[in-house]
Amino acid sequence: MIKIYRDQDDYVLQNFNRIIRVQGFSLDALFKANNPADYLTSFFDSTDSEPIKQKSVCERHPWQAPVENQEIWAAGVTYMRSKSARMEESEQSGGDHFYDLVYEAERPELFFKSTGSRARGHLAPVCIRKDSAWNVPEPELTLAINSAGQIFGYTIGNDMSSRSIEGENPLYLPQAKIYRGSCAIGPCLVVGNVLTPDTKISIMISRLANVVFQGDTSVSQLKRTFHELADYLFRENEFPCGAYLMTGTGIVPDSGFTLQSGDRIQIQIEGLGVLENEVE
Ligand code: DO4
Ligand code: MG
Repeated sequence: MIKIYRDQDDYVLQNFNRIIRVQGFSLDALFKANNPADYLTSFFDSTDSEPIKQKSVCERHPWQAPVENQEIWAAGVTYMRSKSARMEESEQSGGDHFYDLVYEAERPELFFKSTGSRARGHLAPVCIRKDSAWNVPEPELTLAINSAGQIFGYTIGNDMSSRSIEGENPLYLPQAKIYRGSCAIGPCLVVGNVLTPDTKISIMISRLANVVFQGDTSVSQLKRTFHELADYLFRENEFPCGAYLMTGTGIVPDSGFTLQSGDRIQIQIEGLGVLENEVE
């Protein structure tokens, strides 16, 4: 299992206790490689890499999102909790039935979320829209898929969402989902098999010194398989530099909760670390 952290001008790779800063590494090359693990190993074999001694360096560093030219997509209504929360928020507008239908349908809901240059990394601010009164983070296990459509790694995603805009009309989804600071990815990309059905996904939101929301779920609650989601994404589409695919949220706070400026969002997925962002 190798973790890839993106810094301002270069990358840091971690293979358990071995941490190296490398030059000449590129995520585009990794996502295009036939064997991403071989591409990574070559950097550990190189004499040009600079060893880093303190392991803690990886935890509190403001890493960039581990994205170059990968598009970031997202799946929706893949957990029962997402379906029920969305049906509740769109009941008045009459849009609730569509969430019921898509949860059961063979074709999943997939939508474009962000380009790499817009995605925020670990410890960077995320945003809520000024024209939205009801806002939540969505903690999502995120797949790294190479240009051949193979899933080879995982990271943590935050699919920041406006519930008031989506609830008003499901056709407003792009405005509820795609805006400045609406997507965070990180802290690193993990290459290798680190997940099991029991893998826990959890979120904690703090306001000043208080925890104002906490929740968790597990990968086993995802209704669809990773391969099914990746297959649909690559159906009749091409991703020359690969793609990230957020797999949907299984945690939605109760309807009385909305994010505020200054809130600290920490999303943890076992084996992948903690992605932390403050609301601007
Ligand atoms: O249907 C709208 C979006 C759903 C979503 O983002 C999710 O379930 O995570
Ligand atoms: Mg989502």
